[in-house]
Amino acid sequence: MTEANTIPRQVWPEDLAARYRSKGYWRGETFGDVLRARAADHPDRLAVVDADNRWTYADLLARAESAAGGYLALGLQPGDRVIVQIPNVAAFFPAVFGLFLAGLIPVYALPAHRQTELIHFARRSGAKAMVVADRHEGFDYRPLADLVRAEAPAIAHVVVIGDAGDHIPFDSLRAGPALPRVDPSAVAFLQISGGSTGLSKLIPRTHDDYIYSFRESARICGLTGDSVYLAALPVAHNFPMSSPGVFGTLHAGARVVMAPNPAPETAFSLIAREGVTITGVVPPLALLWMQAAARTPHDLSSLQVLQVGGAKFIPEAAARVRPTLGCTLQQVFGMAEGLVNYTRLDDPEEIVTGTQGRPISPDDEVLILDDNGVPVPEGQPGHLLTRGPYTIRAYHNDPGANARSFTPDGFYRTGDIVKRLPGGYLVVQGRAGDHINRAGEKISAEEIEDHLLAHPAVFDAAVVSIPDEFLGERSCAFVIAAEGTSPRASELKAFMRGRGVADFKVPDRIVFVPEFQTTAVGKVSRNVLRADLRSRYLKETT
Ligand code: OOB
Repeated sequence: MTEANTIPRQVWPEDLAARYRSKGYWRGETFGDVLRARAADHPDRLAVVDADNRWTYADLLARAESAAGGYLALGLQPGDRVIVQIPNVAAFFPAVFGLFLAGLIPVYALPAHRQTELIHFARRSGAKAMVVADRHEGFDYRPLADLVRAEAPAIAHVVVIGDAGDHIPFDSLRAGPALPRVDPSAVAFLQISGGSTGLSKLIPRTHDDYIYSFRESARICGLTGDSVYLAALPVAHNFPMSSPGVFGTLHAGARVVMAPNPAPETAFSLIAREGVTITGVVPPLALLWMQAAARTPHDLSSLQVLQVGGAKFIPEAAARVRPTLGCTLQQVFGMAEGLVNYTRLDDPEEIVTGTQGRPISPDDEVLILDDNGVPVPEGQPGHLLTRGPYTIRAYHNDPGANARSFTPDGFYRTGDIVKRLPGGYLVVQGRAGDHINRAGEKISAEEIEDHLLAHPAVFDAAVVSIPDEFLGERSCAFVIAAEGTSPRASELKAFMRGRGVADFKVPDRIVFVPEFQTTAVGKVSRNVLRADLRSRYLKETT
């Protein structure tokens, strides 16, 4: 690990960087420039709407500038990292654009993250401050911030949106002296990776690369100034953030509507009230929405595009989107590390329902390799590797993960098994790594095993994904109890919750076994063990 106080960097080889610039992908624009330009173009147009606020582009810029000045007045310096844990409320935007304008680097935590994850992000990033909501959907984020600060004392300030209690009220931040010049090739923020091994990694994205990805996404998704995007998924996720998500929407000068949760009742009433034209969901939500659409009193006719991504959407379900919701389906296969694929809005039905789309950029390089690193023939499944103008070349502060996840010539090993069809369309077949994709939330098997092993009654544990009709996959932990103990599943689940991890990581099932049979033949890799346990489980239950 490098020093935690190192400012994150992301560097492409000079020849590729020059190419990305000369092709007009990287335009030397920062997030702050984008907001200033839109506020100049359409000051009075509505930019962001939530339950309590309706802000124009001019309002948004003014609020972001106040926040930027206020952050710097606290003593934060350009390049400092700031953990942002803000649910889907309008204030997310002044909070993060304020950071961008001040040259500060948001580290995006999900609303579901708890102290174990947040402390890891704080230490790994060297964060100096946190910006959080007061409460959302029944959860109080202020005591959580206190817990994190107690364990990560470099965090000197906690700024709270809403009722700040003992902390700094976000609304008290005021513009001060001139804001710094921000380098467009610098890291703009750190995103959290779902992670296949161990703890989440931090993904450094630059202004240049990220703005390219959402500007082009907005074009591919047909956004215009009249579009209305509903942020149904938590905006800290890369998908609703930038594919084209909230930032693509603002880049297009269009309107973002923030849904406090993605339940059909909430989302449908917002679609009807605000005339939403496009939104993005994960497959289990798409299933729920399709079911609920049959009985809803709300008028969904404004909705033109439903994007589905984050996990595999099966063709049978994909084919039901238009008949039930009356809109065009767009499949989205992306990753926070970069590469995003879309089916195009005018693609034929069999492409839209049967593939996960093709890359954004003509300069997205895609390799599909067999286990020996040799390219497979078109149409055959293999490991997907990629590099390009918006795919990272390294994680922040994590040499071990970098050695595993990137080839010497800079390709990112996605861990996905895909096949490529003519035209460059990809079909996701599965995954090589050991994570569980639970309704789009990625869970590292190793991370959960480590938590379970911390319980005194657990001798060994192996966590695998098992198929689930609704969630796609869910997690199942196989546990060998320590000698002389007989823990209950509920006790282990409560133990995990007590360790302060996101609820989606608590195993859905816990199965106690006397031994792991493959271990009898000597030391086997965890991957082999997990695969073995999974196939035994599937044999026994089907
Ligand atoms: C998105 O990003 P992450 O970083 O949460 O997860 C990336 C992984 C991919 O490597 C793949 O394993 C899986 O999620 N995935 C899909 C998929 N979309 C993502 N697997 C099958 N079908 C799909 N359509 O999940 C993400 C980021 C940007 C846009 C959309 C999704």
